[in-house]
Amino acid sequence: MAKKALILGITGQDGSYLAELLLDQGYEVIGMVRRSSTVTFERIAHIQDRVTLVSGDLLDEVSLINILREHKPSEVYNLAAQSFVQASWAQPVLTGETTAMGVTRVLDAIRTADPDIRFYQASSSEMFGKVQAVPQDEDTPFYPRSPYGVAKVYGHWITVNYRESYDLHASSGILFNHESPRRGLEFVTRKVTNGVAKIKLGLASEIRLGNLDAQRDWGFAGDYVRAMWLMLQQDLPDDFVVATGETHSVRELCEVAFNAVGLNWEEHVVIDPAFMRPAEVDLLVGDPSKAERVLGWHRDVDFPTLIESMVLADLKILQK
Ligand code: NAP
Ligand code: F7E
Repeated sequence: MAKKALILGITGQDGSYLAELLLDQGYEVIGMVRRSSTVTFERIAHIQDRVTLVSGDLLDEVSLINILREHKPSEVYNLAAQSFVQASWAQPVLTGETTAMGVTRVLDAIRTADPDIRFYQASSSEMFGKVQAVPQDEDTPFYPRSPYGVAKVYGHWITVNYRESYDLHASSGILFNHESPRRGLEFVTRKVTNGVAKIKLGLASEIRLGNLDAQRDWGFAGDYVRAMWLMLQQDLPDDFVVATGETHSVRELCEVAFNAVGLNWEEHVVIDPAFMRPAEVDLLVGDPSKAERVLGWHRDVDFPTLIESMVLADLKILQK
């Protein structure tokens, strides 16, 4: 019989790549979507007839319990969250309800409906925030710098706590930034690659950005969802850092993206204080050795290849 997995957040960047991976592995895939007045299934349109979509919300525990009881998945991936760091200052309570308390609701639903379900929690490098060590690994203490980061620390620890309290197979992936042509337009990589494509095609003349000095460990989302799946195939649950081990500044990102179409970034990037954050995470770089050693995970796509592929994808979309 095919294994059955439930993805919370299937309409997001990672949800769409994970759904593809699980379908390729022969899984039956259930995806939870929240009710909205318009359909927002753009990222999964190409696989929509191969997955079962069910209605529910991280803010509503009863909906989660009912989905688990009806569909009986053996694996649950919690990728749902208010995931945009900048928005978490404008909506700190909603971010807490979704990104923090939402995790407790899922864990509690699992405990109630079927404690044998294996659970993946999407933890984040934003938990390291003002970093206490370089590079960051599973033992680096957390120091979050945004309501989003604080909410993710809660989500992380409640996952550890349910694992230790109720013996759940609950694992956390501490994933560093991962991007793709499916990344939301508000995140800096996609904002830049989309802006570059518009400038190249004569549809815009500038990109307005905040802090160019921020450094991130950027990888490809398609590589990272493989690590999520591998975590739930282990005999024992655990926590893993997933990263490339390299860091690049937003300035370097601009250079690579503009170079890909033969333009000079300095002629088109404008600093706009509106995109500065009340508290910044200056430098993130992860040490993925544990994931490489225990899970056998490795990343295939490097930084320039990732950014160039995003620029090309944005050019294609705009030319259509
Ligand atoms: P994303 O594109 O923003 O997707 C978020 C998903 O969560 C969407 O499907 C969204 O549904 C859903 N969602 C939001 N609020 C919900 C609610 N109340 N109930 C049910 N679903 C809800 O995020 P992503 O980049 O794929 O990231 C996936 C997860 O990994 C998130 O938890 C994120 O915080 C975490 N993470 C991401 C990164 C990264 O670099 N991408 C790194 C570390 C951790 P709608 O489509 O309806 O909005
Ligand atoms: O910002 C700087 C900004 O919004 C990256 C989420 O997936 O990864 C993501 O969070 C950096 C920051 O991602 C602009 O100040 C400069 O230093 O692309 P971002 P993020 O905040 O790192 C983590 C791991 C997650 O878990 C999150 O869910 O770029 N930056 N100028 C800018 N950022 C944006 N968005 N827009 C700018 O104009």
